[in-house]
Amino acid sequence: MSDDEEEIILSELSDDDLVAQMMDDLYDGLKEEIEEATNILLERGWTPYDILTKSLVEGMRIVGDDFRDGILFVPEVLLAANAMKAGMTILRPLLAETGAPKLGIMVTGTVKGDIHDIGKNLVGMMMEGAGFDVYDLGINTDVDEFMEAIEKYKPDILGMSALLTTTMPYMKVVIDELKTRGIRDNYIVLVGGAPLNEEFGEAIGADAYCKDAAIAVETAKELITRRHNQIAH
Ligand code: B1M
Repeated sequence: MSDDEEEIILSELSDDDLVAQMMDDLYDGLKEEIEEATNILLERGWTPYDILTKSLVEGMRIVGDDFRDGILFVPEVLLAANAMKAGMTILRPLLAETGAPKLGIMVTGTVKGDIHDIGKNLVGMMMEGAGFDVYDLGINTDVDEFMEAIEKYKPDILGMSALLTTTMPYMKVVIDELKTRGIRDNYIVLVGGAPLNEEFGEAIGADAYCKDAAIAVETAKELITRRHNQIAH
């Protein structure tokens, strides 16, 4: 650090300045700073959800824009992703700790060919917080792995994530396999990821496209309730 450069003490920043600093630090892939700032906001009474959405997700949006525009490259984005994951690691147990009654089981994974997992992980964390048991198959998940997992865990919900236009069609491969096996209607299929939209969700035969993690939770709760009501009648 040069003499005229002042060290930033994160704990001395106002909330707004701290959130702005977190976005800079995420952009620069500074994992420890993200961890420290996440803890500071928690101490100041911020909810885990607000920290996630207002600083981490928003920071990653900026990284995404600059990645798209050729200002950032894969190694830098990887560092940013690691910093984001470090913040999420702190928030995860807090989100899960709500004591919500058990609502159901979800199997989730990022589809074959795709290694993006931040969004999927975030959805998983929020679903756990809402009372779902989540079995996460990780990234690059092929149709056989999805089929094995649904046999093993007997979920209510199958959630798939894709971040690439080249991998999103694979979601249909999985849904078609459920149809071939005659078990499509046994599961609520939710899909999500930045390049998807509602029309795509409909076209591939999913039950719903979820724009973000909060919508995934809302949709899951709604569809589970509807299903229980149908079974009861
Ligand atoms: Co990638 N990448 N990337 N990348 N990357 C994108 C997706 C891209 C849009 C960037 C860009 O150009 N602007 C672009 C895709 C373009 C396209 O397909 N049209 C892209 C590319 C091109 C690539 C590579 C091909 C780059 C290369 O190698 N040349 C490569 C692909 C590798 C592969 O998968 N085979 C690649 C690699 C990577 C990294 C490894 C460096 C890293 C991933 C690290 C990781 O995930 N562990 C990375 C990142 C971080 C991104 C961006 C910048 C950020 C994604 C992210 O984490 N967002 C992304 C840009 C962008 O999306 N604008 C980009 C934050 C996250 C919270 O949001 O994932 O959208 P998101 O999840 C949201 C919702 O979408 C929804 O809820 C989440 C939370 O609110 N949701 C679901 C997501 N999944 C859901 C599932 C559900 C429900 C809701 O089911 C129930």
